[in-house]
Amino acid sequence: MADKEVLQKKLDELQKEYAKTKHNKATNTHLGILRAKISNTKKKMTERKKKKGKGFSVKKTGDATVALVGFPNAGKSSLQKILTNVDSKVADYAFTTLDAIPGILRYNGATIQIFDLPGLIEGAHIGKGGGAMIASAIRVSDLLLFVIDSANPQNLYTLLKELRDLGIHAGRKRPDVSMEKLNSGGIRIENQGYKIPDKESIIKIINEFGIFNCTIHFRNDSTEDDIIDFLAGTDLYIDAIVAINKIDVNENYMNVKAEIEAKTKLKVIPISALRNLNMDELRKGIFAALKISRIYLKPKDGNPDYENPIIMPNDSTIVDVAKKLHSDLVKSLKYGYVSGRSVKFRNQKVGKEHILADEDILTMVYQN
Ligand SMILES: Nc1nc2c(ncn2[C@@H]2O[C@H](COP(=O)(O)OP(=O)(O)O)[C@@H](O)[C@H]2O)c(=O)[nH]1
Ligand SMILES: [Mg+2]
Repeated sequence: MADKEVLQKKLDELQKEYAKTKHNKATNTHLGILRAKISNTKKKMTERKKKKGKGFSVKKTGDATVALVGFPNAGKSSLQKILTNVDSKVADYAFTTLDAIPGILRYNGATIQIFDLPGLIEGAHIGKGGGAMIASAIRVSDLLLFVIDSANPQNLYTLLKELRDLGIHAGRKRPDVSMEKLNSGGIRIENQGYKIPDKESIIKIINEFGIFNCTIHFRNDSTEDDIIDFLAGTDLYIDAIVAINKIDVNENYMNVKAEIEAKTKLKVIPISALRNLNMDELRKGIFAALKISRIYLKPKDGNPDYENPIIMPNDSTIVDVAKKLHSDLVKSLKYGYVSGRSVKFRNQKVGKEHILADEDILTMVYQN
């Protein structure tokens, strides 16, 4: 049998077993493991497709990249048009190759690339072929912006689940788990007071993956699903926020926002792309979710350049800024003067490992 058929057969069997297993407390772990195996098999199938060379390219440019994800008709193209310089209605016609055409949003001095995934995410069908393409598009993104019709919040849960089945965890942090395989000694668990499942469950899960001797380390609270994801190698974790659209025709949108936030812990911003409502709030939300900072450079005896901030990941040091400007600068960097939220005084002298905050003003001092 060809590789592909073997995988398909395995997938069918797993899905059949998943479908016939009753959902209750006793079967929870088993179902989780089945989910992981299904996702792993799907991943293998899409990887094969990718190797066969279906083209899909999104280049990373600018300071950050955001992908719009949503059902057809949710308002993605309308939103992209408002936020950026691109008219993707026009662009849509060019999507014969399924390449995503990015638009650029300039905000707070940052250049943020925003693209739509047209033709890729067709709601309930994303698993059916677009998997590799979605994964490669999401891989270059720093943030997913779910665009959801506020009248259909359940679409969000469908998307989250479908992405999860592809091994993509939107809005979740990578579980901090690591493992060393051993030749003997059984399963050893190292955990310093974090909330983790009971020992029997952990061992059962690890055994299911064919591992019988190892040390597993936990460095934060972890659920059974986290352990399964770690073992299955479903390795894409990405930040996400939600725009609930069409609030101009939905009086109930504040309840929808509250419901989604309670269920998913994702930040929800109500908007209307058609009526241009709450767009400032959305831009602000995107910027905050990207976790980037504006650093204004100031020559020793001059004024800060407020027009062209250096955009850095939050918690960057002065060395990081020097690296971004020019790697040659790093060697001669001595220290800095900083004004802003990361220091107590104006023009405070700080070491080059000082951690900067958004909107800090920085003067760098180099060795002559
Ligand atoms: N009432 C209302 N309609 C909207 C809004 N945003 C988009 N639409 C409409 O919804 C339809 C689908 O929009 P489009 O941007 O093409 O959605 P896409 O398929 O996700 O790209 C179009 O007819 C839009 O005019 C909104 O905020 N309110
Ligand atoms: Mg569209």
